[in-house]
Amino acid sequence: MEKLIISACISGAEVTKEQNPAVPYTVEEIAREAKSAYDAGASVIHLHVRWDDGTPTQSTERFQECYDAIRKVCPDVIIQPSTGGAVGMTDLERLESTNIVPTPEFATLDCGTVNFGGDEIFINTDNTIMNFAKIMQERGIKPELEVFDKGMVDIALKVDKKGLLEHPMHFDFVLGVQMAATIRDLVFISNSIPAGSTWTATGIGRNAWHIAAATISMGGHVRVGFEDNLYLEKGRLAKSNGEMVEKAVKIAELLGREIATPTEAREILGLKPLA
Ligand code: KMH
Ligand code: ZN
Repeated sequence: MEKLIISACISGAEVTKEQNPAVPYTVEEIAREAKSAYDAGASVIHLHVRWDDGTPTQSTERFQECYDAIRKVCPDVIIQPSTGGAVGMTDLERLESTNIVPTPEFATLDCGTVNFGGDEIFINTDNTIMNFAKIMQERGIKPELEVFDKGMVDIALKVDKKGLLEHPMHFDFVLGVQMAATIRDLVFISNSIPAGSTWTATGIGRNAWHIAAATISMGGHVRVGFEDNLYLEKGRLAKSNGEMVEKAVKIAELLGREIATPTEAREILGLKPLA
């Protein structure tokens, strides 16, 4: 089986220190959490940033500061800025994260509108998705296609039909927000993408670990971290993102799956070697 790429979603935009004191807000905390994940075996850092008080922002300057701080302590890790940002941000605001230097090699592209619970709606119209895809293509940024249910795979395929996506495409299945986080649904959605595509999966909250174990067994790649889940196990908050990456590594070891280095992850994902 292909080596396992572990992505660490270290901060997210919605989780808070009240829920888990290790959630990073400051530049130093973001770098600390990225390093803990990288040292444990993560090859991709999925990045959201905050102001010091925890407010989510897509500010280019703040992303740049965090990017530079992470690069210092994780010299070859793949840094993947979010273009999802936080619920309610404008498209222009969301794209600010991609204006850092060097231009990101990888960034998220959310492929549909999502019910985030209560009255929260994360809006991605067809025009938004096509426009983000076009901008990323023009700038040589590989999109990670964020998919929260099967309809979003179909939207990604529409974007592909317009010639706006390079191959192989890479999908990230986020289960447990809109689509149920069952193994049945994971099998279904991972069989719904074009042959030759690569995929990562993550289960939100209490769904994290059974989805990770199933994904590792099935040959997919995994995402773990505070953005998606704050607990190492029931009733036990994770002390760091690194602890969660360590757990994913342990599951992979038990299942006989080797862990990809950042260089190997770039090869698997079709990214250029780091300059
Ligand atoms: N925070 C969510 C509204 C992404 O990073 O692209 C969007 C999100 C997806 O987390
Ligand atoms: Zn995100």
